[in-house]
Amino acid sequence: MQFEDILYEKSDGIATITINRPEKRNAFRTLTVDELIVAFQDAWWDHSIGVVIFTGVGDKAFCAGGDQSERGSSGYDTSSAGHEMNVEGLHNIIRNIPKPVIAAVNGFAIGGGHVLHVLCDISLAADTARFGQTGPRVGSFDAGYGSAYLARIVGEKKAREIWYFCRQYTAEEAREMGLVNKVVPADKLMEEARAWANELLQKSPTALKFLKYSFNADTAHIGGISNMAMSALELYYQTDEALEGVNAFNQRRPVDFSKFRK
Ligand code: 2NE
Repeated sequence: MQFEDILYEKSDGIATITINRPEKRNAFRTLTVDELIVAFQDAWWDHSIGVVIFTGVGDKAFCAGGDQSERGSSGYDTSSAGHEMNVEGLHNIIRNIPKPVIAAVNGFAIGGGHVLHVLCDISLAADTARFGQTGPRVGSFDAGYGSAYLARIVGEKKAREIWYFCRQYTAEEAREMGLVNKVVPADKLMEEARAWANELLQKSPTALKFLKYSFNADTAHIGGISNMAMSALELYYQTDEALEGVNAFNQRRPVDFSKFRK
C-alpha cells in the first residue's frame, strides 16, 4: 500500500499506523484522514492482526489536529482528497475496529489530534508528551466524541476546563486525570506499546471484540451528537468568528474575538 501522509506496517500480529507530517507537528489534512481510514480498514480485515498501535513520526508530536494552513472560509481544503475532510469517519473506525487500538503519544496531542488519542482504547504517553484542546482559541470545536466522550473519561468539570481554557497538560497530569494509562520515558515508548500489544495478543480476540463493543455501546448515542456537531462545525467554519481564530494562528498574532460577543 502506498501512502503519502502516513506510514503503515504490520508485523507479528501488530499493525502500526504512524502519521508522517512532522513539519506540521503531524497535523492532518484531508488526505491524511483518508489514508488513516484505509490503514485502519486494512488492519480491521487482516486476520493476522490483533492490535493496532497508532502514533506519530518524530519526538515532537503525536498529532496537532487539523492542518490550519489548509483551512479557509469553506473549511479544510478538499483538493488533496477531492472531498470534505472525513474526521467523523476516522473517529468511527477507531471506535468500531474490533481490535484494541493503542495510542503511543510521542509528543503533542493537541486539538483534533488530542481527540484521536482519546478515542483509542488505551493511551500510553512519553514523559515529554503534552495534551490539550485548542478549539475556542482557533475557531473550532468537536462537540461530538471530542467533548462528550472526553467527559466520560476525565469527568465533566475537567473536560469543561480542558475545552474552555485551551491549556496544555503534561503527561503526568494526563495520567492523574485518567486520560492516559501509563507514562514512560520517551525513548521507551514504542517498546512499551509493543509490550502492551503483545500482552493483548495472548488474549481471546473474540472476548476482546465483545468487550470493546460493550464499552462502546454505553456511549454509542454520542455518534448522533457527532453527526450534528460535525455538520454544525462545517457551518461555523464559514463565519468571520471562526476565521478570526484560524487567521490569528496562521498569522502568529493574538486572537481577538471581542466583537463576536453578542
Ligand atoms: C502543536 C503546538 C502546541 C506545537 O507548538 P510548538 O511551539 O512546538 O511548534 P510551532 O512552532 O507552533 O509549530 C511548528 C510548525 O508546525 C506547524 C506550525 O505552523 C509550525 O510551522 P512553521 O512555522 O515551522 O512553518 N503546525 C503546528 N500545528 C499545526 C496545525 N494544526 N496545522 C498546521 N500547521 C501546524 C502548536 O503548533 C499548536 O498549538 N498548533 C495548533 C494546534 C491546533 O489548533 N490544531 C487545530 C485544532 S482544530 C482541529 O484539530 C479539528 C477540530 O477541532 C474538529 C475537527 C477537525 C479538526
